[in-house]
Amino acid sequence: MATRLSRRQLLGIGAASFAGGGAWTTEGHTKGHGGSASPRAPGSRSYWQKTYSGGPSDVAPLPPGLSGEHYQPVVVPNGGALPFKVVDAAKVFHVIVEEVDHAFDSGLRAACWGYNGRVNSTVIEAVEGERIRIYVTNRLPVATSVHWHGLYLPNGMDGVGGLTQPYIRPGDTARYEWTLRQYGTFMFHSHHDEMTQMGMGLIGMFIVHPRNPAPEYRVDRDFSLMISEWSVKAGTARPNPLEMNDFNVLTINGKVFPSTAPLVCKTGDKVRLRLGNLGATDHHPMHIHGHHFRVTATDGEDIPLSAQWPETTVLVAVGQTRTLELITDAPGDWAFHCHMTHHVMNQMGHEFPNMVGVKPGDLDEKIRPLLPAYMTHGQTGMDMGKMAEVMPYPRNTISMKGATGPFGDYISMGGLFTLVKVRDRLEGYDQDPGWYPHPPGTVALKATDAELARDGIEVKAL
Ligand SMILES: [Cu+2]
Repeated sequence: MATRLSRRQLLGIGAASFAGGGAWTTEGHTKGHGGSASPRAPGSRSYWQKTYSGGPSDVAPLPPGLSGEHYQPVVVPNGGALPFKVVDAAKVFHVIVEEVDHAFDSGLRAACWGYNGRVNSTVIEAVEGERIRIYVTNRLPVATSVHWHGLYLPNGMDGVGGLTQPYIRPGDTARYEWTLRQYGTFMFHSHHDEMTQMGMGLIGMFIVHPRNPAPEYRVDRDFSLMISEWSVKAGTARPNPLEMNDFNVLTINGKVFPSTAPLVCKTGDKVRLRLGNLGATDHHPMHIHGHHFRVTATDGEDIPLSAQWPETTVLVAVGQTRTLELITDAPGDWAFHCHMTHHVMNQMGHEFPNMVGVKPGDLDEKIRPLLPAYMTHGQTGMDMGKMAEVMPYPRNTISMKGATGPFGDYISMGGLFTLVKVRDRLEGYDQDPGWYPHPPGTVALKATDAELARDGIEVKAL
């Protein structure tokens, strides 16, 4: 069995140095990742825990971990991991902060700010114990800084502009460097004029794999999903970072449904979903259909197996990561989405009067001489995915929600919505397998007269 990196190894000091902290085990890294193989013996851990940030910062680094050899890379739908090179036993990354012409969907683009040409979907991936050196080049017209959210590091590497470092001024390149003393799901984001810069897109996930993973750490699919929210008013070309409440574009890795790439899995796969939320205001209860999951870790640490419980919805608050694990044991196209109903809409404005149930009569005819394109809407709700066909939208606008589904009807969801596509057989994980071919008799179709008669169901005509 793999031995885990001991804290003694990691910290380069004896356990006795933790006087007062006391009970760190010296026989191994006791953080089990969501499984049962690393149980903590009763009393093996003190009630008051130290963090690694309190340990020495001159830890002897371990060799850089390599993809395929030391870790299985995460899957970043609609995005990708930042490339690196190894120089003098350190892993070197180059983060470029720049304006990006970003497509939220085929119909909606905006001038956002991003890291290395991507918005919300550039992931830094590393391995516990290695030395990392991250150069950050600022190509924005304003100063910035980068905070490494949840990571244990020397205070001067923490990236709070003006507090722990001078600003990274336009055209300048800063060097961040430290040794990773933990593993888990973390994030990075601007920590200078956060409201503007994070609202413009300067956020990303930071994944650290364990050095000597327990067998149960291995999964078939390991997804990295960053949640955010934007205000892009219809017809405008820039996000409005001043918005505090009325967000109209809600994204996973910078995309709205139906542009969110599906999470493709095989039946029986072990699947990890790493969720982060660096939106401005909103917490998102993320809900899966047809399955349950366990929350196995936060950005603090792994949750011991004994403290995990099954869920179908997990709240991911602003500034949190939540790591979920499940077995995708049911074939189908399963929804995975935020359960706040306003968060599965696209470019919804909330300034409308409530029209539900209103009978407009000949209002349209009366108003059209004054406003030629006028059309009363909202009286039957907001099921208006196909509205673009009857009413022109302003330029650079997407429909409030929707994509045509397998039955020809609109899927009346947008925003924070994606699909977990589970199949018995796949050509490959990188291909969208299309719509799920339901076995005969397993779809909720219109009931036949014979079925209604058989079961004595009487239906009054509308
Ligand atoms: Cu939400």
